[in-house]
Formats: sequence, C-alpha cells, structure tokens
Amino acid sequence: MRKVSVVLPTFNEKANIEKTVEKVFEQEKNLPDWEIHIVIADDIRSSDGTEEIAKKLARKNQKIHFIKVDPGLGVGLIKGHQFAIEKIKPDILAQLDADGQVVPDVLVKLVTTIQEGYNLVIGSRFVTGGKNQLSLARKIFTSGASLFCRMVIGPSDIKEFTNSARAFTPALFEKINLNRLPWRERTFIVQPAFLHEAILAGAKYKEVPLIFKNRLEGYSKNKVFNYTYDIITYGIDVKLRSLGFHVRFFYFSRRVKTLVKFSLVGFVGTVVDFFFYKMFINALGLPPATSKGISTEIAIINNFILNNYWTFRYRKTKTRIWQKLGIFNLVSLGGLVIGVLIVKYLHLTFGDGFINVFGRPVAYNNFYFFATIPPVMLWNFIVNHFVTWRHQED
Ligand SMILES: Nc1nc2c(ncn2[C@@H]2O[C@H](COP(=O)(O)OP(=O)(O)O)[C@@H](O)[C@H]2O)c(=O)[nH]1
Ligand SMILES: [Mg+2]
Repeated sequence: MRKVSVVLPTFNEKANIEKTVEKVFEQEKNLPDWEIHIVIADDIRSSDGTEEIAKKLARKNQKIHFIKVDPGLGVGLIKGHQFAIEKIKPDILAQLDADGQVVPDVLVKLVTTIQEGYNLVIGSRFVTGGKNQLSLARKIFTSGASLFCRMVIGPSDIKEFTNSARAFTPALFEKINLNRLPWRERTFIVQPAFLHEAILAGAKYKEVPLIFKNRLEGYSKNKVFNYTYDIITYGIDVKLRSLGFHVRFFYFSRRVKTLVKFSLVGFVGTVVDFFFYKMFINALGLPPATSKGISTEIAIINNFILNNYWTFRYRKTKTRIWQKLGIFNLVSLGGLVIGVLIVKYLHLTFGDGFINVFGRPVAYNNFYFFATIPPVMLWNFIVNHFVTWRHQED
C-alpha cells in the first residue's frame, strides 16, 4: 500500500474537526491502493477544546496523528508536513482545511493527478468543475488575489493561489527554500508564497477542480485586509527580487503595517474633512471658518473611531474610550500647531513665489501645505502609538 498524508491545520475547530477527519477517510474507498494518514496540526492558541477531540481521535486510530504547533497557518502546514515526512514517510504530502469548507473528494483528484506524473497538484475554484460558494466580499477577494498573483508573482497559467487544498511529492517539498518562505509569519501569505517557491524549486504542476463551500460552524481566521496587504507587499518583494533588489520588502512592510493603516485612516479623514467643509458652505451657507471648525472635528471623530476599532484594535489599553477621544483631540490640536509653525517657518524662509511645473506656475504655498503632512502624521502616529493606545498588559 502507498501512503498519502493529509495535514489538517486547526485553530479553534472543535465543531468541525471530527467530521472533516471522517470525510477524509471516506475517500479511501475511491483510492483503493492508498492508505490515508491524517496529521492534525493544532495551534497552541486553540482554546475551544479542539485539542481534546483531536487527541481522542488519535488515540482511537493509529492513522491519525496529533501535533501542537506555534501560532500561524504557515507553521501548522510546514510543521505538519515535516512531521509526516519523518514519522509517516508518505509517497504524497497533501493538505486540506479542517473546517469542512473543502469538498473532500478533491483528495482523490489530487492523488490520482500526482500519479499521472505531476509533482504539485492544486485544488482550484477557477477551472472547469470548480466552484467558489463564498460570500460576495470573499469572492471579490479571491478573484482579485488570483488576478494580482497571476500578473505579479506568476506563473500566469495558474488560476488559484489562495486555497490550501494541494498535494505534492516529498521530493519537491524538500527542495523548497524554507528560509525564504515566510512560513513563520502569522498570516495566510504562506498559500501563494508556497506556490511561488514550489515553482522556483521546479514544480511540474496541474490544477484540478475544487468546490469550496461557505463555512457552517466556527469562524474564519482569515483577516482579509491583512491578507490583501501581505499579498501586495509579497508581490512587490518578488518583483524587486527579480530585478536584483534583495531588500526584504515584505518583512519590512509587515513591521510598519500599523503605520500604513494609520496613514490610510489619515487619508480618509482628509477626504471626510473636505467633504463636510464643502457641504456646510454650499448646503447650509455657513462661513468657511465655521465650516472648517465643524468638519475638522467630524474628521477627528471619524479618525478616532477607525483607529480605535481598526488600526489599534489589538491593543489592550487601560484608559476609557472617552479619555482616549480626549487625548486624541489634544494630539490633533498639537498637530495643528506643528503644521502652522512649519508653514510659518517655510514662508519666512522662502517667501512667496511660483515654480514652473510642466509649464504651469505653482505657488510655493502649495508645497508649504504638503510639507506639513509627513511631520504632522509622524507626530500623530508617535503620540497615539505611545500614549492614546499604549499597550498595557495586566
Ligand atoms: N494551526 C493553525 N491553523 C489555522 C490558523 N489559521 C487558520 N487555520 C486553519 O486553517 C484552515 C483555514 O482557515 P479559515 O479560518 O477557515 O480561513 P478561510 O477558509 O480562508 O476563511 C482552518 O482549518 C483553520 O482552522 C493558524 O493560525 N494556525
Ligand atoms: Mg475556512
């Protein structure tokens, strides 16, 4: 009998794990020459009792193996395969989600296609017979990610980059450069990145149809903004590398992600400020200065809400929300003073004048305005990072 190992990464999947295991073993009837082994790679953060259920399953069946792994999907997958190679010595390494979203008969196609001579088979929602039954928002994400990956990371003939359902040979797995693969990062980037590294390692690949259903039990750990951010920065990293720049752009971008989110909020705030400023003038006939006063406060509250519930969401703070709003307003006032001082200084130094930009005269004061943005933003970020949303564990 030949062996296929199936890694099932889990993070709080108590409602799904047993059923998924059962369904995976059901595929043995369609794979008569194959023995299926399962490796459940449970995240140490799982706190819902997945571990107890999985351990009980492993005690009852020799072909079910249980390991506890450090946080992150990439760690679950890579450690799971390494465990399989060492302990199970399978002919094929496969991986599926543990949450019942993947219709498990894809395993049969994954295995039989490897037997045809491929060393990497990808379950794909975008080939004939494949289906993506997620919500509209998630469908847009999957299609956008697919398009971006095809264009920037490549190869362009692969259509599915962000699904876990895959199989490959141990020989291919051993050739993958794990030092370059960001598998220890707590993000789903390991999915497209693994594919990219597998291609670099010489994969002979094929896509087979996959039906991906909506989740019925438990909750998704996919943070769509973070994942999109990581795919874009990983794509840029790959492009830079292919041009000879080895600057670790992806890792750097992840370290400054909070700052990027904060800047995005600042940008949205500017649009909100401008929108209300014009609306109060045009619709209510308020004088510009009054309009600006109200529109700025609306923008401040808008930014506060977005930063509190998005940018700094993971921060544990001891201050109350109203205190935070108060500090945030004071910080913004500080930003206003800094901005005014910078414009004053630049004006005193360079005076009034025009500069020729593509044949058009542009007043110096435009540059004074834009010169305030980076320092004011940095001020806002630093004070809010260290004071307003200071992380305080008990
Ligand atoms: N070990 C481990 N497994 C994870 C982690 N994040 C997700 N998973 C598992 O990976 C699979 C896919 O994750 P899921 O949250 O369903 O993502 P989605 O299908 O894209 O919404 C599920 O079986 C999860 O339990 C993680 O950080 N560590
Ligand atoms: Mg899922």
